[in-house]
Amino acid sequence: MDRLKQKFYEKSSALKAEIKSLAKEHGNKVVDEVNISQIIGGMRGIKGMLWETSELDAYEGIRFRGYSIPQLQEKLPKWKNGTQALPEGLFWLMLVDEIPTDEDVAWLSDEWEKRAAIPQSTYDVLDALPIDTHPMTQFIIGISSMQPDSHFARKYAEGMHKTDYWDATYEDAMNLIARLPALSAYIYRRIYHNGDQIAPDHSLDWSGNYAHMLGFDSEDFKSLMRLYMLIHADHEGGNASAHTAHLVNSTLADVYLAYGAAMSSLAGPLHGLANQEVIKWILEMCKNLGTTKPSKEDIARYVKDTLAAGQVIPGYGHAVLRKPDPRFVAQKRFAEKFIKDSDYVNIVWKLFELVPEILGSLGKVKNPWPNVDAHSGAILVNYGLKEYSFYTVLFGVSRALGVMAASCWSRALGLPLERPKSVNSLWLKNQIK
Ligand code: CMX
Repeated sequence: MDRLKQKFYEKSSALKAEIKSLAKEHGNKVVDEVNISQIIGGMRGIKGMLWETSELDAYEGIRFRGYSIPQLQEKLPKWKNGTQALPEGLFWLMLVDEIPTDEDVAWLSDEWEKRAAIPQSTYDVLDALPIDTHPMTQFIIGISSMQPDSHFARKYAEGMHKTDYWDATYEDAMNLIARLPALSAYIYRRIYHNGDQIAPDHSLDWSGNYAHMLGFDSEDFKSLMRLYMLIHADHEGGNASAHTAHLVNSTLADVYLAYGAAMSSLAGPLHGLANQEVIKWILEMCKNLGTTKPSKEDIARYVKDTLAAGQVIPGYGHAVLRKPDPRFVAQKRFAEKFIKDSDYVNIVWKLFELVPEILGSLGKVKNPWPNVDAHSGAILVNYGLKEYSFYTVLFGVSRALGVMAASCWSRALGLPLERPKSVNSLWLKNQIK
């Protein structure tokens, strides 16, 4: 058993026993109640899922096993003399609730490198797709096409004992994470660089090698990818993509099927696709105003016109957060440090000054502040990654870290098939009577 798997086995066995006795001794304790607005309004805030890897506070933002993003950046191992914490370390932390050593992280980088080979059949499936198929659709198909490799599906068919589900899930989760950078880079190079593929650089870490395979070899871009992969990794369990994976995986569909489904969810414009929508909207604004240096007055007018046309301001608002997203703030800090002058970054900053007040004045938007998607596009454009249809795929590579760690926990804890109760409007009316 490898060192991470061994540690996970020990930690998860202990918690499994605790949860079992918690359910037995306190199973009837009421911890939440539900009102009609929550039932009609997308189940906001209803507590109904166990998710160990991270927790989202409306005002503090995301905490991974209790650590905020600035704390992670301080405590997790970094790439050789670099400034950015490595996502490998975050996966380790989310999986076993311990800050790893430099040696642990180096081991994990190597382990993912060993597991990164993608089956030829996946390349064949991708090559058969029309080149203008959206990158997220290609990503989803690529992930699903690797499903025949699932340890879990094979062992289940052979009659695996349920106490071994966690082990097969761990193997699948590690393989899937290892393969996603190469899969995603293949799609990027296929669509935007005439299929001119770049071989991996085995001397690099998971994110650095991903940047390299995409075709971006500057140290700043590799740092950006380390940051990007870190901050998008998890946002507790209720967000649409994580929840989709959790639901699908609870049927004992393996993680390839579950993560393909999760990525379909991420591809919606109210969720992960918002990162492409933000920069698309900014580019349209510049075209419309005839300048890449619009005044605050021009930007404010454009924001109001967008709202008057019945559209949302992409990158603003959140179902849980009620403050500027710390993931937005982390990207702003990166841009302040590494990007000296960029028209698009300046527009993002002007929007940050203007949009909250405009959205607030509508009187209905619960969170007028920027979310994670408000900043990323302007930084990527600055480094030359301008093909914004690809941006949600970057998000999707990172999100696997949290969702895969959580899938390991779900199977280790023996969580059952998810099956909440739905009601009809007649039932609601009867409750009022
Ligand atoms: N622009 C305009 N209107 C907005 C808005 C925005 N950015 N954010 C919320 N609103 C509107 C809602 O559409 C809703 O209007 P109606 O009552 O007319 O339907 C009203 O304000 C209340 O919505 P809310 O309770 O504040 O927000 P929700 O929890 O329902 O939705 C979210 C959250 C993210 C879908 C919404 O803020 C939104 O559409 N934002 C723009 C898209 C976006 O950036 N998504 C990315 C989120 C992060 C991620 O998952 O990646």
